Formats: sequence, C-alpha cells, structure tokens
Amino acid sequence: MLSTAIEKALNKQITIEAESSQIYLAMASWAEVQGLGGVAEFMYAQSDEEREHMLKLFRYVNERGGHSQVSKLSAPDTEFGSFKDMFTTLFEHEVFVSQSINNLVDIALTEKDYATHNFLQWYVAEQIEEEAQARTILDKIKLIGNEKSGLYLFDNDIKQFAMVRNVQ
Ligand code: OFO
Repeated sequence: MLSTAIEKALNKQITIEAESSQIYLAMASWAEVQGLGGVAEFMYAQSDEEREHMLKLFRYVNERGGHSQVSKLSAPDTEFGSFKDMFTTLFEHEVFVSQSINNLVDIALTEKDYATHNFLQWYVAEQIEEEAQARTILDKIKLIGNEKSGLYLFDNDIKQFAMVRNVQ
C-alpha cells in the first residue's frame, strides 16, 4: 500500500512525464514544418517514450493500491527559434526531470517505501541515459555551427539515435 505522500508524489511525476511527451510532440511538429524530417522522427520517438514512462508509473500506482490521476497538462512552447535552442530546451528539461526523480527517491526513502525505491531505479538509470544523449546531441550541434551541409547530415544522423533507443 502506498502512503499518501508517495501516492501524491508519484501522481505529480505522472503529470511531468505526460507533459514531457507533449513538449517533445510540439518539438516534433516544429521540426517537421522546418523540413527537418530526421529531427522530427527523433522527437516523435521521444514523445512516445515519455508516454511509456508515464504509463509505467500510472500502472504502478494502481497496482500498489493507489489511484492514478489523469490531470490537466500545461501547454508546451510551440516555437523554438533554432534547432540548437530546441535541443538546449530538451537538455534542460531532462535535467529538470532527473531532479524530480531524485526528489521522488528521497521521498521513497523517507517513507521507508523500499518497493517504490526499487521501482524508481529504472527511472534513475533512464535519466542518466537521456541526459547523456541530449549532451551528445548538443556537442554535435556545436560542431556544425551554422553550416547548411552539416545540418543536412545531422538531420540524417539523428534518426540513428531514435532507432538505437527503440531497440534497447
Ligand atoms: Fe521520462 O524521461 Fe525524459 O523526461
């Protein structure tokens, strides 16, 4: 059985993961209309992944005798200036999500809920991966600068990231 504090914190994380999915969907749409098909595919895949993260938490809360909540979501930004700005936003968002997961781990320990603590380790590992991936992408973008040919290759390259993560 989940304590009220854990149930509340897990439901807050459900909202954060659902909002992450919306944020990346908005990024997919922006990239697609800019003609960046590879980036768009990557963002569509990220958006799907975030929905999976949300559902995993959702099912866990009910499985442990809590009640998962479907809440109102904040509308994401829909304009990103440049693809570099967009990936910077993605990186910063992942850092924010990692902090939120860390807070959850803290609450699980305070509540002596070792099952939830164990469950959350998957998210801890996932966040390490997602932050590392975003950092690698930003490094590539810095290398390209404003070069058009570089952007073309990058747009092609980034599809690989989405494919690698989908088979993991
Ligand atoms: Fe849910 O992993 Fe990104 O945010």
